Amino acid sequence: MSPRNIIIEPDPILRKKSEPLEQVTDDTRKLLDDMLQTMYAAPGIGLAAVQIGILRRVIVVDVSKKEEKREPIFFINPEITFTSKETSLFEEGCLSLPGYFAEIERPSKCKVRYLDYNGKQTELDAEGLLSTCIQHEIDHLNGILFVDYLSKLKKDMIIKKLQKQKKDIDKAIL
Ligand code: GNR
Ligand code: NI
Repeated sequence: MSPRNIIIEPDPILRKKSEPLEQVTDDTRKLLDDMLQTMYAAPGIGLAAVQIGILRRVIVVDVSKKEEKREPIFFINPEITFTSKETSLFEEGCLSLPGYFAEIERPSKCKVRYLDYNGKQTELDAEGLLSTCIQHEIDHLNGILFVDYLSKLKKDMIIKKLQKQKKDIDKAIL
């Protein structure tokens, strides 16, 4: 297993739509293992393959608490089959937007259909942080970031600051 670099906004890759996998193979499981290791190292509670530059519909999530046993969930080709009318607010962050957080409103509950680590068709009912995180990750597969739900002013400000950070890093390396 090897941790990979996480792509930071602004980067056009993060705006592309990811493609479904045709089958779940050992290579898929290797990707899932690398993604999980990358997510834990970050640390984060979710990661989409596009965040490590792979445009495939693959996500990993683990919302277990620090003291509890790790509970990773692997989702291949996830599809939301139900969302509740009721919504909730969560303070969201994103490993591709380091240092920025905002309250985002999303459906409180969702149902998601996907292939698991072994390629088995599965359905999961999610609520609370798990539901929010799954929706955040599936957004990544469609090229959507949480800042897209903010006002244009707030979004542009965050992206501009991240762009400046990147330029400063490039300068320091040169
Ligand atoms: O680590 C993460 N925390 C988080 C908090 C609230 C809602 C969503 C998330 S996902 C984020 C990791 C990430 O960027 N996944 O794409
Ligand atoms: Ni994210």
